[in-house]
Amino acid sequence: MKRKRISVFTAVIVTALLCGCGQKVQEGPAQENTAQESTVQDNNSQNEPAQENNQENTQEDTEVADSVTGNTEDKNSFATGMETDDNVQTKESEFVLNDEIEEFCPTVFSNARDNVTYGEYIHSTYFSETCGLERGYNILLPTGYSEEKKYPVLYLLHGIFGNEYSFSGDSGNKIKEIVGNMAADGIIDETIVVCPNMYASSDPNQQPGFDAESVLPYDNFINDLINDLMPHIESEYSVLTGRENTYLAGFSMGGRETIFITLKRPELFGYVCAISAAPGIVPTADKFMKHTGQMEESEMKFEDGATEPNVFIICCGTKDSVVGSYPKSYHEILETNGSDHIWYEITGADHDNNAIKSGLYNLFKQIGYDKSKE
Ligand code: FER
Repeated sequence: MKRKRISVFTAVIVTALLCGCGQKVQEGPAQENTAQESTVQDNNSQNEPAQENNQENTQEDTEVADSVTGNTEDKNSFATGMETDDNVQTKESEFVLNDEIEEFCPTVFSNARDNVTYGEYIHSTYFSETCGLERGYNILLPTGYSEEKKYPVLYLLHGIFGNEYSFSGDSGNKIKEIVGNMAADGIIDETIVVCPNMYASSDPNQQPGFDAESVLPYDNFINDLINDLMPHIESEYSVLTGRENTYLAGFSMGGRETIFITLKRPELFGYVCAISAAPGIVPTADKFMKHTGQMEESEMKFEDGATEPNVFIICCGTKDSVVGSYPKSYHEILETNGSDHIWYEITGADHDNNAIKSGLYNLFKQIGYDKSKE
């Protein structure tokens, strides 16, 4: 990875945020941030209004979760991030394209603009040999999607109890706006976002839950993704292939699988971001369940000689009430094991869309920065 680990955000004061100057502390050589800078003036420094959580899957997911846990608590927060007050920033200044992590996605990118047309989600299916089933996904195609062009692809993995509607059904995550605005500003190329159903079970009636057996289909998604979904997307859509054009990100359970898949198949994904990753990669027990672990701590690393991602971000809110310090522990294990990555925290963010917006924004910013050097 070009960027050496590790960025640590110590208490970033609000005024630093207001200057749009998140601080990235790195081991390794300092980065040159001045070359090829592009700037975007903030013409919208209003507070971002609290979003309505337009979750199409609310009822369905809640019922699914309840039938498993007997719990009446709404489980959508697991799948897509909690609905939160987005008023974390009050003012922003100029955007500068450099390789610094910023804790919060600037509203200039997360707010819808009148002069930008955003992509739309389309639902479709593919046959999964892994599961022996036809399985659904949502795909966010850029506006004006054309077979004459080829697009990079982000595979975006939802949290536990989610499905392919978890991101598309939640307008609060601002994915459409972030990817659309950053492309409109020329920071990134127009990008396709694929939102699969990460529960790769061969039993269509199996339901997720907080026990070892119910979690296994999530760990099986690596096979479905690589052997079934990616070939389907690459044959059905006009996409750029290869690791430089193939990105992976996930939230919570999706963050855990993002890390797992990245460590297992690092040659496939050039740009990776695990947001608020759930426990269970390595053995542990939390308030939800005992995890046998997908691997031992000593195995949680890139293999010697592996082609590693150009950028591998791990991040989490400092107030995450669901996964707590597990993401930080992943950072620490990877650091101990000598596997490069970027680690940062989002001050005040819970298990929520502030973390999701931040992670996706920083992933695209890193991609844009790399592309600007080509
Ligand atoms: C756990 C804690 C959190 C766990 C999963 C999660 C399977 C996932 C949370 C989410 O996806 O939001 O112990 O075990």
